[in-house]
Amino acid sequence: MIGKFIVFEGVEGGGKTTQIELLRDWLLGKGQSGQILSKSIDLEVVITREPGGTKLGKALRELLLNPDVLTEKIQETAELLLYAADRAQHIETLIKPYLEKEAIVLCDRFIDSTIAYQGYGRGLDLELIQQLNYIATGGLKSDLTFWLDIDVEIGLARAKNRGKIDRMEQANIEFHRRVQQGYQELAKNNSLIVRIDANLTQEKVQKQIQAIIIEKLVEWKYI
Ligand code: T5A
Repeated sequence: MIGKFIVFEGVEGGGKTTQIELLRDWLLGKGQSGQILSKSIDLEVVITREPGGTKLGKALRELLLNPDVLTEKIQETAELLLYAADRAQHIETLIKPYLEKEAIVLCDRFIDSTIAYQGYGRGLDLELIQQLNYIATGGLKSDLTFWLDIDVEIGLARAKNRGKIDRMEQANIEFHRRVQQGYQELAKNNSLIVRIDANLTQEKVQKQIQAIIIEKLVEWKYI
C-alpha cells in the first residue's frame, strides 16, 4: 500500500492549520476518539503546507507573503510561477518520499489554491494553470480534499485577529470573494472535494472531518 495524500483548502482564516493539527493528534491517538483508532492502526502522519513545505519553499513563502521581506509588487505571472516552483520542490523532496513510506500526508493547500487564487482571484488563464499544475505535480493528485468553507468576512476577521496580515490577506474583499467562487466551482466538479462547514466551533468542524476520515479509512482498508 502507498500512503494517502489529504489536502485542506479554502479562503483565508478558515481554520486549516488548526484542523490539520487536531486531525493529526486524533489519528495518532492523542485525541479522545483517536484512542479507538490507534488500537487497530499504526500510522505515520506528516503535516506540511504550500507554500513553505521545504527549505526552498520557506524562502519562497517569505518572498510571496511577507511584505516586509519584498516590498516590490510581484507580477501576477511571476506569482503563479513561484507557487509552481514551491510545489515542484515539495512534491519531489517531501510529498512523494513520504507517500512511498506509506505515511498519511496532511497538506495545508495544494493545486486548488492556485486555481482559486491565481485563476479566479487574479484572473489568470485557467487552462494555463491546469497545465502548470500538471508540470509541477507530475500528475499527482490528492486522495481527498477538505474544503473548509467559511464566509469570507468571518475568515478574514479571524486571520486579522491572529496578528499581522500577509500580502494575500491585504487584497481587497472582491478578490477574496472571487477566490471563494473558485472553490465553489471546484467543489461542484470534483467528487473528491468534501465541503466542511467551517463557520462552526473548532470542535464541530473537527467532528465533521473525523466522520469523513473514518469512512475513508474503511474504504482504504486501514480499518
Ligand atoms: N496561495 C497559496 C496562493 O495564492 N496560491 C497557491 O497556489 C497557494 C498554495 C498561503 C497564502 O498563499 C496563497 C493563499 C494564501 O493567501 P496560508 O498558508 O493559507 O497562506 O496562510 P495562513 O495564514 O497560514 O492560513 P490562513 O490565514 O488561511 O488560516 P488557516 O490556516 O485557514 O486558519 P488557522 O487555523 O490559522 O485559524 C485562523 C485563526 O482563527 C482561529 C485560530 O485560532 C486562528 O487564530 N480559529 C477559529 N476561531 C473560531 N472558530 C473556529 N472554528 C476557528 N478555527 C480557527
